[in-house]
Amino acid sequence: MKVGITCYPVYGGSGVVATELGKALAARGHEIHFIAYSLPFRLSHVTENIYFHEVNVNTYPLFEYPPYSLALTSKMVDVVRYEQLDLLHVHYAIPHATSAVLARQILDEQHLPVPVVTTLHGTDITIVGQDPSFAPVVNYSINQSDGVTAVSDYLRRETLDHFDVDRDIEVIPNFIDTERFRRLNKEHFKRALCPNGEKVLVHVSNFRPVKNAQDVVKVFHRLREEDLPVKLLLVGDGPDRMPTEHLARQLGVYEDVRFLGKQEPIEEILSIADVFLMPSGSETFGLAGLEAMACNVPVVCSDIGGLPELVTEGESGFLCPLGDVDALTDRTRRLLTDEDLHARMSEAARARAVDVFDIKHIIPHYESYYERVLAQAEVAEV
Ligand code: GMT
Repeated sequence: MKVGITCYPVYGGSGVVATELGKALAARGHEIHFIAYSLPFRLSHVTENIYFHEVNVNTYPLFEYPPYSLALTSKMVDVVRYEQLDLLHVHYAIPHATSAVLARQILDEQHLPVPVVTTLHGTDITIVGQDPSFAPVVNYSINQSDGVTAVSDYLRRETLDHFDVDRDIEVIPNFIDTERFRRLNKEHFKRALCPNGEKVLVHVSNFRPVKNAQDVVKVFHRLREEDLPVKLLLVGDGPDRMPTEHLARQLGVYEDVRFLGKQEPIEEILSIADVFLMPSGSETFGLAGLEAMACNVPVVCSDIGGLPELVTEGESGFLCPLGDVDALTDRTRRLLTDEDLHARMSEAARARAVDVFDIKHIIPHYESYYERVLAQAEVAEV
């Protein structure tokens, strides 16, 4: 199959999923064309059957807001026509689904039918997509897509509850390459960071307010007040990084907190982690948590959104009421102080990642979904 994939190429879960999907499909012999405004960050190099088409947005004196969505549509039309793509698969509805639907309409006029699959990821439905400035367009683009997938059952339900959707939504969960993401021997790194054998807490996010990164520092502060030997690694960058740094200074724990910024490869950092903290206020799936689980790190997170589909309470991690710093601290303390519990849960976390979310199980699901969408589109054409 020849598939065009569009995503946000910057740091973020939907871009990671789209890129890893494209790479895995290419490894299975499909021809993959990424169409985005820059090279997706997980696509370090293109291979024989992976192509990258950059969307250029020209400025013009009249354009206070250069119309990226239209430039993307034109690029999609161009790539489908000249590369003879079978299907367009877009990740994150705004504006990618809308651009793809418009591209398909233009191509239909030229007798070049190309079905559109839209994967809903998160705030495109739960937050920004519901804003009146976008909602009607998101609704239309979902209904006009030839196939729609959601990364969790929670997201599927949210979409049906908040939009007037007249079609099926296929749940295809996010996935992980458990051969790349596994616990590596990083003892030298651990010793350098924790010379006295301290335990390590890790949080990875894009530091948007929805991630509640400051709660991570609050949990850490409480554990340090109890004299637990522990260090905190904060990975990623974003608008809440500064306030989080301020809080760490204010609470007097800054010395034991390391802000590492955006990092790849993340599995090396996760390999020295004892607990992964994810106190998010909204999370449709929680890919960062899955990456931790694959590296044998139990996850302590909020009991919201799609997180209960990822983390099994008391087995691969703990689910805590939203914003309950006491509960987050308590569950983290239990994991740090009870070695048997920690060993059991870190094994269970890895097992869940391998058994349920391994890339090998999920890629065939996407392939068969593409085939179904293509078959339906052919029937509709006749
Ligand atoms: O929707 C977003 O806020 C952005 C998106 C992203 O690109 O990082 O995150 C969402 O998609 C990820 C990949 O499917 C999920 O793992 C995240 O849980 C989800 N984020 C939210 O729901 C806040």
